[in-house]
Amino acid sequence: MSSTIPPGTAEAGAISPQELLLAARNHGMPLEALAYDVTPVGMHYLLIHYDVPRVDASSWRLEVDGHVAHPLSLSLDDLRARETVSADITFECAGNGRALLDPRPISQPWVLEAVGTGTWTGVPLAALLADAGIGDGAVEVLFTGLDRGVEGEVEQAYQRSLPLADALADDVLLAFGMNGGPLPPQHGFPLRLVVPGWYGMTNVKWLSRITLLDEPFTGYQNARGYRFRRDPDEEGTAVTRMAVRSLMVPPGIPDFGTRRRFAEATAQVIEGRAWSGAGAIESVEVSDDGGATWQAANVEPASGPHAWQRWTFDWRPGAAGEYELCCRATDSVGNRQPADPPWNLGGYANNAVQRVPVAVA
Ligand SMILES: Nc1nc2c(c(=O)[nH]1)N[C@H]1C(S)=C(S)[C@@H](COP(=O)(O)O)O[C@H]1N2
Ligand SMILES: [Mo]
Repeated sequence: MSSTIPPGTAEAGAISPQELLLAARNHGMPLEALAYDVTPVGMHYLLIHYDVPRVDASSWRLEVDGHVAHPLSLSLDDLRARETVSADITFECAGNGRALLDPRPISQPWVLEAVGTGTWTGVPLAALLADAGIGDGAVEVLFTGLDRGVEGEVEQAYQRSLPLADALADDVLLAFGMNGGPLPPQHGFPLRLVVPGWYGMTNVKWLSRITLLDEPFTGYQNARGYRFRRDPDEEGTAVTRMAVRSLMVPPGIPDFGTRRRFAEATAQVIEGRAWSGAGAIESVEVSDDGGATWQAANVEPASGPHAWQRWTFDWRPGAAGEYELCCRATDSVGNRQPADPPWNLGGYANNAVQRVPVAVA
């Protein structure tokens, strides 16, 4: 191994047995499920840092405390009795695309599948915090899950904070329902945070406590994890909203062992989805020559302001041979997916264009 490889990274390719343990627990969404507006529950990706806690709903409480006028202690029935809302919201793990980087940050080795869209049902966070009475001088809201583990040699509960203004956005939910049913254990039963537009780590599962802070949180997941840095000694900047991205359902049929794709030399529709944490999708383009030339795809409206958008492209492969299909999206504020992956030590926010080699017969 080359001595220029930074700590915590490996050469591209070869996945270690430890990473295989992570990959077996934390599955992705098969890309053919991009065909659904709302991802069926069992096909939605999963990312669980530690273990799924077993929670007894009858004794579970949500505590709201810290810098508030009236601390609250709420049961699941108390939450269900409040005014509820439902919305289709696209999640993407910040580490999606990590295993495609070189050198490759050692962690959950996502390829492209760490994405999904759920119909999330719950109560608006802002109304609940208003009932608790936000104290003057509150600056952040800390969300604590029931799961515990060790990370960066620090024993911890999974905890993430949000700046107060972001926590008070009117689309932020405390969700107890997914796709019309209760939250499944692996997705955070009985209650999770859902912050539309932000990378997945924001959406704290198995929520037990919400604490108003009058100083910024300095815990692991905000101060060490989920920061863009190229050197371990850098403080880095926080990972926040999802970068613009598009993915396609790989055309044709796969070879079992290699996933290499075969398609016929007939006209066919390529479909996919595109999303951005910065706004709506302005355009999607498709290339079948590895990105040398691009053509516009047809982009459809989303099922809601925070859901991915479907796109389609009529592909007419000219002749038998090897093709490389690519897609790239541009969002409404002008961000476009790059040809080459952006690199950082955590392997976050790799939104480089997807490349799908296809053999046409
Ligand atoms: N309590 C807790 N919340 C968590 C996590 C976790 O490990 N523990 N993982 C986070 C990460 S990194 C992601 S990407 C999303 C994944 O949500 P999903 O598994 O429901 O798709 O949950 C987030 N919330
Ligand atoms: Mo994640």
